[in-house]
Amino acid sequence: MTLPGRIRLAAVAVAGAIAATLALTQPAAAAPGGVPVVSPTPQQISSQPDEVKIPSTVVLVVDQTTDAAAKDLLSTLLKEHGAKRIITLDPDAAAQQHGLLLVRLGGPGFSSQAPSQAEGYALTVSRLSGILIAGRDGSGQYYGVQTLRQLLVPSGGSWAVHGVSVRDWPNMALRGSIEGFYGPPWSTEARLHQIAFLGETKANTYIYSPKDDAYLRAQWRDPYPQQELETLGQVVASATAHHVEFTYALSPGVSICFSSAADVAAVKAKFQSVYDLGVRSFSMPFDDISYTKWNCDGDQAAYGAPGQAAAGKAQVTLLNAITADFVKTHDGVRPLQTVPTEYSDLEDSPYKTELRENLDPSVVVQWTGTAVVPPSVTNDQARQVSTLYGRKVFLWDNYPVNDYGESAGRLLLAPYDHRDAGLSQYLGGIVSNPMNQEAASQIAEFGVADFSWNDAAYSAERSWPQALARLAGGDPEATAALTVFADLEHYGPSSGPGPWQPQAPVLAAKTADFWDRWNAGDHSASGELRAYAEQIRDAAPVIRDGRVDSAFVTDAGPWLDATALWGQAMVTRIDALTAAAEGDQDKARQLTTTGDSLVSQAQAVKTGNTNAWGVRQALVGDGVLDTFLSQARDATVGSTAGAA
Ligand code: LOG
Repeated sequence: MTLPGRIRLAAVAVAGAIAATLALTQPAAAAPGGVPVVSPTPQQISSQPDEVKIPSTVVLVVDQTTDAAAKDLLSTLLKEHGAKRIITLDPDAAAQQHGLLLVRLGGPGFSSQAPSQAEGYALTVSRLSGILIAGRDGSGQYYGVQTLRQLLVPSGGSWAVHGVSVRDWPNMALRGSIEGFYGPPWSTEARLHQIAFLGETKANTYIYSPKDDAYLRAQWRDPYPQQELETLGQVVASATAHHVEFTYALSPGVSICFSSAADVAAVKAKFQSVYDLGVRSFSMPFDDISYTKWNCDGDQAAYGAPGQAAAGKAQVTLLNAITADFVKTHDGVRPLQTVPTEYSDLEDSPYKTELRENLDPSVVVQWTGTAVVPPSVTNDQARQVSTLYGRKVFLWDNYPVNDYGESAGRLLLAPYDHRDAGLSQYLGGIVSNPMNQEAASQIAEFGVADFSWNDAAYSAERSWPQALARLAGGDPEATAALTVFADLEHYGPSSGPGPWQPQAPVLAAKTADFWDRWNAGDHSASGELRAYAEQIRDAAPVIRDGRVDSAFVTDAGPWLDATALWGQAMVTRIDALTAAAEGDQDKARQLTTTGDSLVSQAQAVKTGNTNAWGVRQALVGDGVLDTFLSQARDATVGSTAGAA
């Protein structure tokens, strides 16, 4: 997808007249003409009074510290927004230029304001000095340009950049997603779509770990065929171009013989084959394997009888060997990552003791929060787990993944929420484990990117509408339709007793209010609810009319089909109820029959075979919408029977 180079979110624009000196960590409510929304929420952003128009000729000032990907993105943005000619000069030559707009992009030497934090940047936009982006490193420069992209505003038939002064950096070092679910892996196209999204939201990590990719797990020893390597290479190159670290995760635990030199060599050979494609980050996950049995007799001899401590020893030995003999012997390779077999609890154990005491301190350990799909992640839990593993842990957040029983038939579109501000003290990062539907996952992932960049300023209420607006290219009507739709796909199952996100909270509040009023004799209540039912009915056609990201529309297809039918059923039920209340029993009966048929049609819409759990009913507002329809039917039939 190519989203517009900017997001103009009238509905969620942050406050206008912010004093030039004010550091803004909690942007206030909307004011048209204010600073456009920048997400993730910057650490410090202040508005300057003047905007800078993009003229037809721009001088781009760069030197040897300028990042290539940042420069490409900046040039593209300038061209898309009115610059016809870009003159690229070094700082000395640029000093001779007068009267042209200077856009400067480079390393920390470009501005004393560049923050000291990795991936940080300073951005200033003013008429007096033009546009200046100084990054602590290449990623910082790239993120400075991503912020600039969001500050482009239409101005008198052309484009301008809103005047700002920004100093910004991430609170967590690792941010992004892990393709780590069961069921059909994403297509290459979906992966490229995801990587562009990650770059755009200042997320720097994509972990390649689909459970059902045989080359990663079931047949981990097998080398890739040439064709597979080429496809992978395409994704790796795209990741590099978007400042995303492609992390290659090999899961040999299902069959590895830890004590076999040949198996250790097979791990290295597999890593080498993707290192040669440009991969510089590696993981060896040991989740979802049996660690109380060995795969070969040699392990019994090397590590003793199978058990937690022995499993810990064997895994630590392998991880340390790969760190010493691969990670540290290859240029530019990041610290090795792992997912321990005990990844979702807070109990100390012989296994964790082994990891805590003997695992090379550079190895990054993942943890899912408590109970695999946690209802929340608290500072206290994160502090405990970082003590247990002897290091900051890296959260593998099982949201919005939909590969487990309770998520069958669902899209998970609720906001990312219930993660404590302050987690950046204990977590080295967060990756979201997404749905089999890549584009639909971006609503939740947007929140993950926002939270992991700036957990202190995160607000689900503010971030979620921004995520929806982004998918709708900033269009208010399409955003409203997505908001209605996402409310009907709001249910968030957890491994605990109940859901961690309620189903259809907006609709539930409206129907509850409706019955209160209706039962008290206020029949005017039906008009309001009917209008909302029409919005449900019409959400799908609006979402499908070209304004919303087409990959999202494809992912959501069955659920959109069902939503249109449920919406029409709701309109029909309300009309039947009203007809009965007005004494038109024939009309009420006829509409009840029509409503029954629509409900049957809506229930018959299936998801398609895109998840680990196969074809299911595409659930829409279940427990709320269907309940209302039954109640409305009962009330209608009750009153027509009474009248007959
Ligand atoms: C798997 C993961 C799966 C998720 C949700 C981890 C570390 N591993 O229980 O691949 O997508 O649950 O079903 C998991 O979470 N294990």
